[in-house]
Amino acid sequence: MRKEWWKEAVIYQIYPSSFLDTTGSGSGDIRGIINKIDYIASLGVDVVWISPMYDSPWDDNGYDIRDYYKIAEKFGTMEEMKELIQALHDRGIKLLMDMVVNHTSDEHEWFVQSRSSKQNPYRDFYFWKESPNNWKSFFSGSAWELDDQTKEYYLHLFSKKQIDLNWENPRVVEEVHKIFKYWLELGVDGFRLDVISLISKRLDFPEIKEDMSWTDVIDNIYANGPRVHEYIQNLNRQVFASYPDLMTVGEGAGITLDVALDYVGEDRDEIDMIFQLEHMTNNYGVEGRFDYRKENLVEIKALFSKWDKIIDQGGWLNIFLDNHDFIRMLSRYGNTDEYHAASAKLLLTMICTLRGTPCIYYGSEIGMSNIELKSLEEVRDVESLNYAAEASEKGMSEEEILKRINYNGRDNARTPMQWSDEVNAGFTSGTPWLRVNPDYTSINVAKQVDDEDSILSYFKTLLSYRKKHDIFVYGEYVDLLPDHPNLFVYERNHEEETKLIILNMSDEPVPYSIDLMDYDIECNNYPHLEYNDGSIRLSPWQSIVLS
Ligand code: ISL
Repeated sequence: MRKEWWKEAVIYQIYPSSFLDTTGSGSGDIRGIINKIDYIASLGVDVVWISPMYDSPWDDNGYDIRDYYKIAEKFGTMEEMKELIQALHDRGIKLLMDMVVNHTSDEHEWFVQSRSSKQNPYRDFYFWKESPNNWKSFFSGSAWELDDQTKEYYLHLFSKKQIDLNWENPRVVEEVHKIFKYWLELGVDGFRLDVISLISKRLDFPEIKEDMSWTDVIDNIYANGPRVHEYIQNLNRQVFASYPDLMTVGEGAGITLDVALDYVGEDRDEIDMIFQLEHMTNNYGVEGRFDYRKENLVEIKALFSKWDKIIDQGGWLNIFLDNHDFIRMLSRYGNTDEYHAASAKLLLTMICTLRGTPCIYYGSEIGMSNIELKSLEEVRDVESLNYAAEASEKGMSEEEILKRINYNGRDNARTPMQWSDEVNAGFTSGTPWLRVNPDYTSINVAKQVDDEDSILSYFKTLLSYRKKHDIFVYGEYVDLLPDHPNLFVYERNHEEETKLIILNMSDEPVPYSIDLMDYDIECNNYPHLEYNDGSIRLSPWQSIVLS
């Protein structure tokens, strides 16, 4: 297996609106990230991925870009952006920019021109049809919107203000390449490519069939289009190849296992790794994110083992359990009550010992969890707001709608970083754009930073431990107990070395037969490990690494 720095790195994702506000606006800013650069460096991470901070009307929290060459005023200035890049580099930390080139904002100059007339030179920067087909948006409703000016419909797989770019048009490709080059010249170290799997459209716009689940639609109609690999290989050869040592990460909506290596195979000349989403959407019901589905550990373990196989075949993956599009991992997989700290430490151990590049979402290092929104007025995410409107029209009660948004809505994982027990968790002196989780009085950086038993201290120790052992990067991964309902037990094997990771992902103590005399305990989220004659007894949410 080829050794690469981006396989060995650990990524920390920052949602810039929610990290630190230094102006009292209620929204985070670049100055805030700069002010916390030593905190970020203290974690021991190698790369910071920041969600979009480009000029945007903020319909989808910045994933609707109006000007790729401008920093949104709410975040600060281009000068401050350059200062942030330098501050990260001064500490040996790389910057992974989030780049959204499947679509632009409807307020982008290209679309303003395109919609103005059918003859406008920018008309075919986007997709226009005289009549819509039955494609649905990720964010409820039709994926086609009638535009009054020219009485034609335009395609938007996401919100009505996020208009899909027509990559068939060589001028679009040329302009997109220019954008990447601009940011690379500014010194960014790589890109997280938003929904890169969707950029090639099937030009016959096949109808969605009655029997197709939402996942089928994404996997087989929206994603992995006929020219997607040509576009990405072109981008790689004409742009990325001129900048050695980049990290390129594809966000993999719709990338299924059978096509994954086409994106990340060693000799594909495309992208380094993907965020595959199958374990993330595993709690979606048939109708999608706001439809309930009870998941279990056996399913989750099977998904990790299933996807790990592409690494055996030369591909690469990110390992993550949450981000800005999904609910907090502690609420989803852990126990936020009696075993809050133990389960937070266990989940961090899981991310840092499975095979792939770990990605830690801001706040996971201190055990942040979902917020319970009290009313629809508190909802900010366009995906949830559109869902609420559609569900209400279909007669669903406000109470049930709110329950479903609290079940799996994206605002859950976008609440302000909890720095201290001061007002608004020290995040802002103004009114936070999204309510701070009320548990900030007990869950915050200030309370944990000097506590050697805290989640934060555990995470820093875990990361420095991981860095001392290449086996966690290059070692083979084997699930030893795939069918156990509560234990996740896997080995990492590399040359003559073996690490054994045992995670008790339940509220009950669980025995495990092992002759502990043959092992050293290298990581333990409890101060002890019960052992007697050939068997250990793992406490609830106990995680250990043996060697
Ligand atoms: O929320 C989802 C739909 O159920 C996710 O599947 C998500 O929309 C999808 O993975 C694409 O996400 C990316 O593109 C979106 C943006 O809203 C997300 O924040 C971004 O991560 C459109 O740009």
